[in-house]
Amino acid sequence: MRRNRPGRGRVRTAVACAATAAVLGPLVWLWQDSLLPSAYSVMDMGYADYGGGPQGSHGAHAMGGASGTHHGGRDVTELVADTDRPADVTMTVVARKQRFRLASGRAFDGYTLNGQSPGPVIKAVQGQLVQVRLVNESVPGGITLHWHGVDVPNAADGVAGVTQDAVGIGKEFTYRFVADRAGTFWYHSHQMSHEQVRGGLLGALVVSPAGTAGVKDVVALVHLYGGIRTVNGREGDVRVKAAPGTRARVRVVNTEYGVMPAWVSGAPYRLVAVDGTEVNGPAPVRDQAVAVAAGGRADLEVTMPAGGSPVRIHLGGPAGVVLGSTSYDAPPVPRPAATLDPLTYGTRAPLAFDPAKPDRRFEYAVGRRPGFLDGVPGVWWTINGHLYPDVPMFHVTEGDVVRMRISNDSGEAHPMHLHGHHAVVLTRDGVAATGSPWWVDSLEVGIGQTYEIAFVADNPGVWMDHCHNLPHASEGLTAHLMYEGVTTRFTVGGSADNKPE
Ligand SMILES: [Cu+2]
Repeated sequence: MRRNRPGRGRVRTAVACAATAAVLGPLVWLWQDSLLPSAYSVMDMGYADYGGGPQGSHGAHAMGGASGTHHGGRDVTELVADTDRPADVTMTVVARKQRFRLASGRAFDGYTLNGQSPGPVIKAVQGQLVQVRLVNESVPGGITLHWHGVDVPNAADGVAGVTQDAVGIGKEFTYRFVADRAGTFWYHSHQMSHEQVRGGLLGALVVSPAGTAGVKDVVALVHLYGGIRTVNGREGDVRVKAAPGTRARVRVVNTEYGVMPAWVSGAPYRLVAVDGTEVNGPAPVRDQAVAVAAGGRADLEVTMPAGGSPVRIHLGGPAGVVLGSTSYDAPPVPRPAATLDPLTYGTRAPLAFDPAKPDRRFEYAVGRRPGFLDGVPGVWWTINGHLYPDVPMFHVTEGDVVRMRISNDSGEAHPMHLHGHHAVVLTRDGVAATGSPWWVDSLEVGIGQTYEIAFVADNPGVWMDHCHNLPHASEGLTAHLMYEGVTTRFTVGGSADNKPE
């Protein structure tokens, strides 16, 4: 009889149970801790990072903590263009979910703006006030428009849950901003963006400097519809008439989620602008491709050959732009082995600020590790070692000179996009930039690369700073930059079901 002694089997069971609990307990805690509330302010996300600068009055933030710490600031909705100034460019865009046809006749189930995708090219002259009324006729889940690369007032930034509520069916929202920088930009939804942008809720925005007569202006917006590569919505080549001797400026817009090479055959070209900023002293280029970051733009200028032969702009795939007058017979040529390096391209020019004396220094180190994202196990992106939403909130004061070091040890490339600002590249992998000031709003950070960038905090608001491989953003590669004294009344989730990524 062994009445009072537990059997060996029972001991084993008890040990196994304890071991299981020891393993599962923390996992359950991690799982539960990762669950996102049904509504939260991005201002309550993660932890404050002051970058070595003064700490403001916001104090420490904790998800689920009292959100009553944000009183007394300016709300993002107050950060608008001059309300007394009449608009110079006004238009209405109506968004629909519908089946439509590409120029080739191929049908695609997606989204249109004024019945087409890409939406209409919005054109303005530098300095004009642009006013766009967005109407959602039939897009479930709501929409917004973000003006990618335009440093708009924060209220017009179009980020659902940060600067506005998603615009539901039957509702509308009006965006107003001054197009004070000439260049190539684009617009797209920032509600469920990884799905709506893919589905075609996007278009090009071109801001011309006053007085550009004599240059042939060509938009080349590249987008994949269901895996079909298109230029301006066409599967085949876009043909543009350009007489011998004509200067043509081809505005390449990469709306895709990965970097895209662009190259030219039939004539040399110059890379005259990157991300809506002119390059200083761009030299002619032959036998080199330009790498256009996801979300980025590259303006390529060519002078048409005197003999009348055509010029082809290759855009990462079979569809391209062919410039010609009598003949458009310009067969594709393979991608050149060499890629133009913006770090050394063009000639130096002084900056209007001194990045050697920053007021704040931030790290944005992208990594990857196992964990839970909103209760879902996976190997997720990290920012400075933290999983979303426990990521840094970068705090600045208006007027600060900011340096940020972006590194990437995550095993995949990330096109990093800071809203509301342009940043200048200082170094790549420790090598200083020696060419034209290289201003970016969409910076391809390759595997293992480290960039140092700098910008002036001159546009108050709460701004996303995220990966523009939009599925990555929805997988947690999203942080924010916020200004001292600015608050947002909007929440991610909530009654408008805001889902910015
Ligand atoms: Cu990414």
